[in-house]
Amino acid sequence: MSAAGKRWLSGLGDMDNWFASISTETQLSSEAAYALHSDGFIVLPGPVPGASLAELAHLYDEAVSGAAPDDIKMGSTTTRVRDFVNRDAAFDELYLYPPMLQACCRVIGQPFKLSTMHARTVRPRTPAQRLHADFPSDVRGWPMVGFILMIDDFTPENGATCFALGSQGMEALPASFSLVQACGPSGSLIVFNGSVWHGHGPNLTDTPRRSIQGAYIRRTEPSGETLPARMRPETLDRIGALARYLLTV
Ligand SMILES: O=C(O)CCC(=O)C(=O)O
Repeated sequence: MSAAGKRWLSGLGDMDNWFASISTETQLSSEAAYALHSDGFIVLPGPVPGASLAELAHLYDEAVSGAAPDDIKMGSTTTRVRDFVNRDAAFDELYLYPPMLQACCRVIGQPFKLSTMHARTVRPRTPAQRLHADFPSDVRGWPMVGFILMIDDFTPENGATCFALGSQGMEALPASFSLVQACGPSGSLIVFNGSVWHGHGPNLTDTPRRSIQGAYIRRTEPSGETLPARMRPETLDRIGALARYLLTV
């Protein structure tokens, strides 16, 4: 076999090794895994220690205010800033959080990659978002896991994300369902099945509700924000092997 062929095969081995080794780790408790399976979402303590949250919020504001116009999307209720994989190095650890990667193994069930990571601010005095599923399920199962890191506390008043309990995989919402708001203190992390129906609640306050959001998908799907093409050389130099595995295919 050619050297290139051997390299390709050994690269494939590395991929399977990452999936296999993440699958055997145990930082995601069985209770959390069960709740994700039955409810479609969970709220975990996030990867950032409490003492670093004010600094993270400051870096968020700096990144958002310094973003190029091309990276900013103003929706009807939220402002989204993409490319959080290439901003301050403090954001690099967010998509490597072991319990979240273990949730991906369980939900997606096959090798996966990061598809998007962006800031999303629900602007003050905005109505609730329409409930939607990000990625419908298919014959091969669940294609996506999403996450929302709370930069601010998520409260019933400021637009905390609402989930239709257990609605993952439904083609449409039934006439009656339980809508649950995922509230938590700053630093909490929502992990959800991308096929669950959800949307942010109304922001009734005068303050923006900030978050960092992302999605993991099957490695065989095209990346939502064309991450492999966007990766800057200086980012690739500072991140480790697992991050490169998640970002560059
Ligand atoms: O920001 C949120 O709480 C949810 C946002 C969301 O689901 C979306 O925009 O697709």
